[in-house]
Amino acid sequence: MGTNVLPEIRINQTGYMKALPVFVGVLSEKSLQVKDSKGNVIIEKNDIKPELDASSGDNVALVNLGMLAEGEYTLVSGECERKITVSDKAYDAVTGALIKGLYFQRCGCGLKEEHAGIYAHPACHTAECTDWEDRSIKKKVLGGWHDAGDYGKYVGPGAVTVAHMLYAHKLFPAGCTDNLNIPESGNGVPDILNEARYELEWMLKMQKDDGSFYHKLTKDHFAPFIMPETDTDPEYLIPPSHCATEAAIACLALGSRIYKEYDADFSEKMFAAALKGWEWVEKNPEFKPFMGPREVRTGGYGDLSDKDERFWAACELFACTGEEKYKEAAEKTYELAKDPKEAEKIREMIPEPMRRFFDKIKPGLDLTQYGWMDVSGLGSICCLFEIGEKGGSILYDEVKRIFLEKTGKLPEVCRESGYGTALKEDQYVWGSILTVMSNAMSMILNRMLTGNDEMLEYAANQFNYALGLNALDISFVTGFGERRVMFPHHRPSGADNIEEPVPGLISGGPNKKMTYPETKEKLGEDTPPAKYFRDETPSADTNEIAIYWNSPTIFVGAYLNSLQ
Ligand code: 9MR
Ligand code: ZN
Repeated sequence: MGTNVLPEIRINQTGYMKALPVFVGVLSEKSLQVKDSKGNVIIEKNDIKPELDASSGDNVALVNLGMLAEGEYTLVSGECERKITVSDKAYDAVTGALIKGLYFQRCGCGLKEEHAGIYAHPACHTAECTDWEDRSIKKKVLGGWHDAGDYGKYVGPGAVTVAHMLYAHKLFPAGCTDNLNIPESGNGVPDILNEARYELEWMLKMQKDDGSFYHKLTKDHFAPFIMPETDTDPEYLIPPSHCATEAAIACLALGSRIYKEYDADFSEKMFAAALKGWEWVEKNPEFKPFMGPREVRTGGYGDLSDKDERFWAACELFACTGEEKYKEAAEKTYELAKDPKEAEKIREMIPEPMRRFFDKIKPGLDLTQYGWMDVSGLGSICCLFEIGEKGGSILYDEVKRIFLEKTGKLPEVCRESGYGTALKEDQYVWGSILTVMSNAMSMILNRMLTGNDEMLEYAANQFNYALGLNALDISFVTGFGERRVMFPHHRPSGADNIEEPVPGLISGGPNKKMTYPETKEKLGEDTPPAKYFRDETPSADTNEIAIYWNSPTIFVGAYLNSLQ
């Protein structure tokens, strides 16, 4: 790969929390000095032993500088000099910006200058949309967030995004920065809930009369790189799916509990929609994998199992009602997921070309996953932090035991990484940031259950990874860090003629698994996975943004913030 031109010290470029030890990456054996703002050397490390990091091919040492007082410091290693700051609110601004990043994704309304500044634009996607299957049905379904770099809106991914935010608010309210200057700011409701409600209102409109939820609302193709308000080709309501319906049920049930104290009517409306959704599930218990119409080329979000979505939905409904039937449904789904015959049934339903993905279904739910494809971990959060001991031997005892067992192994993954990243060499996939942040979530939740402080540092290093402590020396959050992502695959950022991309959006990050031919051509076979990344607009495979990558990062940031 030739010479390493990147600086030999890697840092969280936006600063460190006073309440946590400061970790930096050092790619040199030279001594490392830490100078305070007056130039006094306060720490000198002469024992730095970089070791080969398999994921990046770098020789790097993760150095713990311990707790530092609030202030600015200069780190010196040979020729390399880098400034870091330590403060009690270090993660506040970026966490707030990640929430506001979702405001910038709002669809169906104009972004006014007073909230959006130079990124203001007129309302987008305001025309009636058409039901794909029954073209006589035309509706106005305004609202929701654009999913990612594209302008599609998808129910399942929206539901997990909202859930990350609602649980962040529920579990550590002090860490969710308020006053984000969004249209609802100052209305007495925390801004994280104001923002999440924008998606929830849309989700309610995505429910059909029979109780099911449309899978998505998109055009039949991805728009070119134009502003959203000029993207006026027709949009379609794409047929419902089990996964979308069950994820929406879970999210709305959770929402009904969270918003109760702010708006009883809204809470009731969500609860009623969740119940109606569940009735549909009861009438249509047989899972059918979502295929989507052939002609529609937008995001698929196909899934080979709905056991995880159904489990999560049943858990949330049990948390709302305390009714035995939901507990039983959650337990039944949980047990059924362990049965290899169930997976075999699904295999039969999948058309041949998709069967190669089949090995993805492993028996049993993975209770530590919080992404759009596997939401089992959201069920875990519900069991462990909402239902509690009322869950009994399966939903509480067993879930807790397995959750702690699995999450307890994550520090070892971090220790094996030269940068302290919670990813194995083969986990640099499309949207690898999701796994990084999911693992941070797991470690945080583990610490909340066990009091194990070790988890804290490991979790914080995932946030540090996102902001520059990594093999690319890049901050993956737009608008943050001295060397930050500048060309995310994000239509408004590419089309607005403004140099800086829309702020507060996190890039999916390095991906060596399912890459575009152009990415392979540019990076070649020898580039290691942790460096398989192009900060270039066309690279959706490595540098797209997505709402459900922002949200787990918000969860992690909110937790760390709450420690101040
Ligand atoms: O997040 C999705 C990722 O897990 C998949 O590997 C990838 C390719 O199918 O698609 C990602 O989702 C994209 C979606 O299909 C359309 N909107 C943009 C999403 C982020 O890249
Ligand atoms: Zn729009």
